[in-house]
Amino acid sequence: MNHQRDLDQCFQLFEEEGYFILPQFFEKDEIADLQERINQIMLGTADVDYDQIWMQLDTDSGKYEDLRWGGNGFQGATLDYRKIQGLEADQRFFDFITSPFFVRLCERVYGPNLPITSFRTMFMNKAAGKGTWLPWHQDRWNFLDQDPLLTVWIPLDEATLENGCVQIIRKSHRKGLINPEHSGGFLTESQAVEHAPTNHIIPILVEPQDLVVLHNHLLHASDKNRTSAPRRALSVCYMNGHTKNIAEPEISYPQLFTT
Ligand SMILES: O=C(O)CCC(=O)C(=O)O
Repeated sequence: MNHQRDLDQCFQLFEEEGYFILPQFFEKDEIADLQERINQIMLGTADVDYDQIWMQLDTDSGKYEDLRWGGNGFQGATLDYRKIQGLEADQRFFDFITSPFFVRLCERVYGPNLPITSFRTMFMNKAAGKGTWLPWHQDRWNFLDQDPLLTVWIPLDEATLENGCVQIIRKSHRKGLINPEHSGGFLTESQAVEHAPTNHIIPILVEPQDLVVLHNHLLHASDKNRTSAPRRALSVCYMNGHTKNIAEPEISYPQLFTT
């Protein structure tokens, strides 16, 4: 990846629009390595401590309410996992997400000399011909004492309308919290109609090697995959390391680096 890139214009977009995209930012090999590694993790052949990672299988129905949230770790060799969290526990993912460019991004957002943790280092998959509609939400969690502000979303496959790309509402990060009562920032159905009208939806159509940087309050959603190939992505939420979980104070978040 190009660590030296000038970030002024990018962060002007981040403030105004709530996101920016750096096309063809990563080297082919870097993304091939993540693609290979995540498939090894799903197939149970990776030398990683599976007790440290959380793996969720997809639904058969495609309905969000049918997802199962219990359990942990490996649940069988399949490429049909929907979500895998805790990927900092894997050295290859850890090395990738702690590279100098991400340190610079965090310094821009959170300031210098600050410890940075990961709220989540997450694989999001719309398995071939499967996937679950992910309703409109802002990436905030009401059990944290301050909101994280920076998420990077890295496509591991081309993302299209047909395979369930992320969709956003530009400038929506400026609205503040739309449903502060919801623990994970999800909108009610009527709020979604009001704040994410069809004619304002922008699909994030990207390719492997592109980088998408999102303000955590930007409204986003994603659809099912109607194609015969997977739509995989890595999503990392970088957080001010002083952030505390006020509901469960014993929980700590993995330290990544200091800006
Ligand atoms: O990858 C997706 O479909 C959505 C991911 C998402 O909501 C996130 O990264 O915050």
